[in-house]
Amino acid sequence: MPLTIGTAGHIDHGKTWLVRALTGKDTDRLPEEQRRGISIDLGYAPLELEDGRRLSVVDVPGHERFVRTMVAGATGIDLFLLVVDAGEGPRPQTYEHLAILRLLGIERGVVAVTKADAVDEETLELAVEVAQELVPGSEIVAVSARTGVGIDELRGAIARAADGIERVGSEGPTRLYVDRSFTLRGIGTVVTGTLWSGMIGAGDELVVQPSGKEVRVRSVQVHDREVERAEAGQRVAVSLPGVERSEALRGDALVQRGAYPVSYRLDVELDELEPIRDGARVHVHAGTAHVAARVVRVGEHWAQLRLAAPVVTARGDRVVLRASTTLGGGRVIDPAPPRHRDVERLHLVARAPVGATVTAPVPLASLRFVLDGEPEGVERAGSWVFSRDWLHGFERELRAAIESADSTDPGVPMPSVAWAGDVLPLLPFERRGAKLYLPGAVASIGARVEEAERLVRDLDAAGLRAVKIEDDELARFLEARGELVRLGREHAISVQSFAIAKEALLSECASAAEITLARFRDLLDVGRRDAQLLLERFDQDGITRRVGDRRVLRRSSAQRA
Ligand SMILES: Nc1nc2c(ncn2[C@@H]2O[C@H](COP(=O)(O)OP(=O)(O)OP(=O)(O)O)[C@@H](O)[C@H]2O)c(=O)[nH]1
Ligand SMILES: [Mg+2]
Repeated sequence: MPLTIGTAGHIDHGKTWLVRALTGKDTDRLPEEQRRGISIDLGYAPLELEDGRRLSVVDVPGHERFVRTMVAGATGIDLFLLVVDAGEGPRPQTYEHLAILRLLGIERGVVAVTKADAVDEETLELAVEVAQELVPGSEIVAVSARTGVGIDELRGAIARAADGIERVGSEGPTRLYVDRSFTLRGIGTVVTGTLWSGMIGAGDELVVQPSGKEVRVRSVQVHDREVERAEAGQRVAVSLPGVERSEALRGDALVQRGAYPVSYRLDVELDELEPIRDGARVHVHAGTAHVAARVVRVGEHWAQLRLAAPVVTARGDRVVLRASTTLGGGRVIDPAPPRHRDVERLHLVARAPVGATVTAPVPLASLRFVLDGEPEGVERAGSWVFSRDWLHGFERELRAAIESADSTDPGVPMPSVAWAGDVLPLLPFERRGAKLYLPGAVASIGARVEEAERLVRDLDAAGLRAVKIEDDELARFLEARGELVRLGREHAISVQSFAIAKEALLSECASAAEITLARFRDLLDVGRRDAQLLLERFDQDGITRRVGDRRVLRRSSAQRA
């Protein structure tokens, strides 16, 4: 697994010389770096270990004015190479860099006590002891870049520290923070960075965030050699045709479309080196970016960072908070939170598995930025997630509603919610049209047999006169069984009477070609309202069509007549 090791340590303590002794490469390339004898920008070199493994080295500047550059260099690394001058011992940026490494969660590494050739044995021994106290968990190696003493031993110590390091989250979608970009003649813009996760290869379509600029990768190099695909953990150089250098600078992220949020806010769990007050103005370092921000404290341990410019992060990322010095850091809990100051919300999102915050269906997409992977402890249907308890509760609720539905139509309307189509098939109900039933349920008249018989008797007795219906459910049920005909919402007539009325209508229309309400009323010898209800029903059934105050048969009915 490809790993990156990053230097750390106070100015002039010998980082760049040590990197040159280890790799053969002078990473102080800039004329100004050579003239002043200090590192200003990040330097990169490949490091071969005895066993053939190849690490990438990031050399950082030690000057206190360039700590932000150091943070940008340190964000992508897997282990550190802390450099302490044997004669000087730990100095301010030794401590500050070490603190930054801890805030970034980089726990493993090696300490090189440098310039061993320049001090006597006693001083060297003391320096090694001091270093051991400073970083108790790491191997300490005394070295000299000038004479080469200890360099092989240091390589061995680095190999041991690299053993068993796993990059967490590297299976995720493609994410690379640009640490350098430059223009090559005939090629265009090239960006370099450590591939945090995913893969990258020629032809990939990615997005530069936060601008949203779409790019297509032309080629990918790892340590100056073209590769088909680079994998997470590798330092890569990506050529991006059609992109201006100004469109992909240090701090920008090259990511898979839609896979990471771009946000002006981050909810973090704070890790304070010194108390950070509510409202404090800080610089937030995230990836290789740094952005001015205000700290809005939430509860005792959390904060919402409100940023002056958007950044790309993922849950679990570490960020560093600095003012003129390093104040602390944060672990991202929610990389795209709403504007809030809600302890309860943070408590849930931070402490509980995200699944525990889900009950009724929510779109899976709404959770992905606060999830570490697939949601656990939740049920899924289509693009929705919800809790098992909720599903059982919902099933019970529907069953109760169905059971208390009218027996003449023992179903309930489908809930009209976006997730219905995905979630309902999980439940043991039968869908007929827009309603849900128990499987195989048939309509029955239930306890209302007498009532039904009475209604049918009433209708028979009423002849051609419409009878007012008291029980709509029952009327629908009887109509479906062919035992009556409903007129409008509130009336009904017997089937026989309806046939007689229809016969009268058809024969009148056959001879007179049309019929009026008055004529129909006279023919049937009923009241105006009853005639009207019947004619409306004929209209509804598609038998007649209104033309002014008369009706004519529709063509299909006319032919049958
Ligand atoms: N005697 C001796 N001097 C050394 C050794 N390594 C570095 N130096 C001296 O220390 C100076 C600074 O070394 P660098 O490697 O540039 O220091 P650095 O830590 O990279 O400094 P910054 O990048 O500016 O933080 C060099 O110019 C050398 O004069 C060493 O092993 N022995
Ligand atoms: Mg240097």
